[in-house]
Amino acid sequence: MFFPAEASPSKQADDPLALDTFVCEVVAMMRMVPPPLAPFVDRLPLPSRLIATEHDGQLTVRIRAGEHRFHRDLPASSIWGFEGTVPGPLIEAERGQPVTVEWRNELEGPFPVSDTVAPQPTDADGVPVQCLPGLSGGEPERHTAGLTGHTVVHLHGGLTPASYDGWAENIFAPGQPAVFHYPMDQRAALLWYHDHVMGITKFDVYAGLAGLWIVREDRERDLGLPEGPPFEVPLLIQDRNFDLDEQGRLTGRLVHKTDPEVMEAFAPFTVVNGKVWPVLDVQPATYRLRVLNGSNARTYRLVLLGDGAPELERITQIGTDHGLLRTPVPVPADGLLLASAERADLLVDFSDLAPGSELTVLNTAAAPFDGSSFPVADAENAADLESLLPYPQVLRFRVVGEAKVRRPIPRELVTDYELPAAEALARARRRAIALVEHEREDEPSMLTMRELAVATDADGGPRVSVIDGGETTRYRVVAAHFEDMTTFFPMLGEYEVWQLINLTGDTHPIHLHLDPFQILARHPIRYEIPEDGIGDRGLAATITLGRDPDDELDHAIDENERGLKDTIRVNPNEIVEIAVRFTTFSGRYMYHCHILEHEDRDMMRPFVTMAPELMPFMA
Ligand SMILES: [Cu+2]
Repeated sequence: MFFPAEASPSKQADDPLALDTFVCEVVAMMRMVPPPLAPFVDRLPLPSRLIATEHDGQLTVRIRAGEHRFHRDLPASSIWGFEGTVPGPLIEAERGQPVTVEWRNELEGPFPVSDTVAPQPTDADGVPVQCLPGLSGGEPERHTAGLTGHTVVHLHGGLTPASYDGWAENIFAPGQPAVFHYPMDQRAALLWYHDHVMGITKFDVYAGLAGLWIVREDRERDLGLPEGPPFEVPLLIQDRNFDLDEQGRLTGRLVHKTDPEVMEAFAPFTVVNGKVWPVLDVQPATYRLRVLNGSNARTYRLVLLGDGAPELERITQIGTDHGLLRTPVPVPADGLLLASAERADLLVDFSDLAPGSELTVLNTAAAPFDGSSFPVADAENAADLESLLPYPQVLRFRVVGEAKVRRPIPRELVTDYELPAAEALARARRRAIALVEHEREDEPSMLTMRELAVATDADGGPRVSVIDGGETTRYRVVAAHFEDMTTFFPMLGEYEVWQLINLTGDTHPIHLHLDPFQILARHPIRYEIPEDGIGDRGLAATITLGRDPDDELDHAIDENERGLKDTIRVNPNEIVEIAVRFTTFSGRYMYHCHILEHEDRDMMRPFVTMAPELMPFMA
C-alpha cells in the first residue's frame, strides 16, 4: 500500500534502465515508508499526579474503560485504563510511608483491542505485516474479543508482601474489591504498575492498563535533583498499532497483531505518555527524564539527534530500575538500550541551546531484538521494514524561552549498595535456568524456562552439559512450565547467584519480583542442541563457555547496568549471572521474561522466599 503510482512496475517494465531504478526505489522503500500520521505535532501529555501524602496514603484508583486520542489526526480509541486514562495517573509516594490502594475494578466489555494473527508474515508487496496498520487479512480472535475485564495489579519494582504483589492467578473480576498495601520501605525509584493476569497480560497492558509510580526520598532532594514539573518529566514509551476502515483510513481502534513467523506484537507507532511521536517544549535548562519502556515486546535503543548528528553527550544517566547509581554515567556510545520494563533516570542538558532549537529522539533497535548494535552516526537511516522498525521516531524536544538553568551534576550519588563480597558469593546458592524456544507445528512457539539441577549418575533422561574449560557440569531439567512444582526456595538474607542461559536467538529481559539484584557477568557461550533436544519438558544441550567465532555481540556489561536492577537483558549466546538477596518478605513470587507475549506463553516461573527458621520444616 505504500508504493507510489510512479514506481509501479507495469509502467516501467519495458525499459531495463528504468526497471533498475525501480528496483533501487523498492529497496529504498523497504527501508523507509512515509508515516501515515504526521510526527511531532501533538504535545507530550503528562499523566495526572496522585501524590500519596496528600491523601494520607489512602488512594482509590478506578480501573475502567475510556476513550483516548493517540494522535491529533486519529479518531478517539477505546481503551482500558487506570482512571480510564492512558497512561494511568502518576502515583508519587515517600520512602517509608505506606500506601494503600483500593484497585476498584469497574471494567466492562467489550475488550477494546482487536487481536489477530495475520495469515501471512508479509503483504502482497513484501512488506512485513507488523509494519502496517490494520488486521492484514487476519480474523479478530474471538476469545480475545470476549474478554470482560478480569485484572490483577502488580507494582513492578515494589518490595511488596506476596499477598499484594499481584500473583498472576489471583485475579479480581469487575466489581470484586481489591485493597493492596504497599509498605514503600524501599529506595527512591521509578516503578510502574500494570495488569499481570495469567495468559492475557499482553492484551490488558496493550489496552492501556499501565501507569508510573515514583518513590521519593530526602536523600534525592539533598542532591538537588529536579522533582515534579516542569523539569522532571516522566516518559512511558510503548508501541501501538491501529485498525483501518474499508477505505484504508486509520480508525483509532487498537490492534494487537502477530503473524505466523513473529509471535510477539511489534507495533509500528511509538507512543510516549499516550501520544504518537509527541513534542515537548523545553526551556534552556537541565531536565530530568524518568523513562520506562512499557512496550509488550519492543526494545528501544534511544539516541538523541540535533541537526542529524548524535548528541548523546547531553545525557547523563543517574539511575536505573531501582533508583540512583553510585555515580553518574554516560549512556552507552550507540544509545540507551531499554528492553521492556527497564527504566532509566536521565539528566539532559538543554541549557546552551537557542530558542527554536530542536532535538529528536530516535530508536535504532531492530525487532525482534537480538543484541545487535547499530551505529549511532547512522541513526537517521535506522528505518528498516525487515527489522520491523518502519518509523524510528520517538519524541522531539523544542527549545523555548531564554532563561538558562544549568544544574551541576553531583559526582557521587549514593553509597548504599556495593557488589556482594567474594566470600558471600563463594558460599551463595547457585541456580541455573535455561531459556528455550520450543517450536511447534502450526502454532506459535512456546518460550519456556527450564530450571536445572545438577544431575547425578543415577539420573536418567537427557542432559544439559555446561563445559567451562576442563570442567563439565551436567544438569537435568526439574521444572519447565509455570504449573510445575516450585523448585526455588531462596532464604531471606542469603545471597544467591542465578545463571540465565539463553539458548534462543532473541534477547529476553528477565524480571524478578521482590528485591533487586546486581549483574555479575555476561559470559559468551556456544551451544549445540541435538535434533528433538527441546521437548515439552526435556532439554538436551551441550553448552561451552567461550565465544562462537560468528558471534558479533560484545557481551559487555554496560556502566548503566551496574546498579540495582530488577530486569536484565539476556542476549543470545550468553549466560547472564546475577546476584540476588531477598531481604524483605516471605511468600510466593514470580520471575519471568518481560516480553509480554513470552511471559503469557510460559516464560514465567514461581519462587518462594523463606524465613530461615522455617527451612527445617520444609519437606
Ligand atoms: Cu522472552
